[in-house]
Amino acid sequence: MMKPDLDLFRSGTAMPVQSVVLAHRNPDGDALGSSLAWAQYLRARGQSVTVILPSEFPQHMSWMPGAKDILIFDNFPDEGREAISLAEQIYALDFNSWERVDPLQHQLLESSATKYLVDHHLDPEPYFDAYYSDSSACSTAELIYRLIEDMDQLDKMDRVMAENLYVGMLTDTGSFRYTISAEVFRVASGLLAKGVDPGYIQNKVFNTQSRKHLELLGHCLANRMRIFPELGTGVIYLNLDDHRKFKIQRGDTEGIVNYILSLNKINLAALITQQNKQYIKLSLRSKGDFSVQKLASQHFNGGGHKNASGGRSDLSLEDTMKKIVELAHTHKSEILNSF
Ligand SMILES: [Mn+2]
Repeated sequence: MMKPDLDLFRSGTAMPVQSVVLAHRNPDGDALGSSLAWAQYLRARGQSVTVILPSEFPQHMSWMPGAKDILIFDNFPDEGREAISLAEQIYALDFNSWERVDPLQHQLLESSATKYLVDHHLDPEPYFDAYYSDSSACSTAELIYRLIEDMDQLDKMDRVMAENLYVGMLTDTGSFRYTISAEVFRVASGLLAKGVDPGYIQNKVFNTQSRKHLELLGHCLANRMRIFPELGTGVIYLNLDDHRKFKIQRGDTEGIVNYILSLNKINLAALITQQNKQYIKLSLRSKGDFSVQKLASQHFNGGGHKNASGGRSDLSLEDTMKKIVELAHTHKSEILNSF
């Protein structure tokens, strides 16, 4: 863990100022859960807080406490700009580079507000005044809990905040399957002690999918999956027609890539989706030592974590597929021996 700027967080959060809490574009459960909980914490400390997300969150997350008050910048850019220009403090959560909050980055860089980062991605950008950053944490939600604990403020955490943080931990660990540690269970246990009902949250997050979602998953596994056993690699692709036919929206393909890794001896998985004519999005996953973070940052303008990263490709769907297979050839022995 980078040495945290605890004193700056301690003094900053004690000021009754206007602040903005901001998470990344295409927000997931962790982006939502950590920013909602942190905003609730700051309000409990007397701050006036606006939560801004650059783009819409998945519909099935709208039950989360506080979600309805989030300002979606894509839909309300003027209100978003206004909130940022009035903010004396800006808290950036669950992202490490201003690019992830496109198109707000210029205004953010120019803002004179004090900028705080709480995040668990590798290599945070040096544009923040205070850091609470640890890439060994399973989620930003875990870090928010630890930060509040480090400031001796856990008594300010109520059940609602704990529920939001639990969603972040649950989703970023794939239901406590990936990137878990003793620390993860210690923090989760602390959240349960605050009144979180894990069965209730599990049902709300995972058992509220639509029929379309299951049919899309079936289509991916039956018709769009290519497995290369000799490379320890599997790929699922979705083309423009698939996007049209299944009316795929943000969040609909979440989790699909992980099914590939459930195969024996497959250690590298990719989901390639063509949402529009401009470019192709990739989700990369790995088991064990092989780093998809390196693969994503070196070849697909992306990044993330060692075992879970994202990126994009300007090639065609077919050529992107070829590129992944070529890369798998290049790294064949690392992939096969990764786990
Ligand atoms: Mn996260």
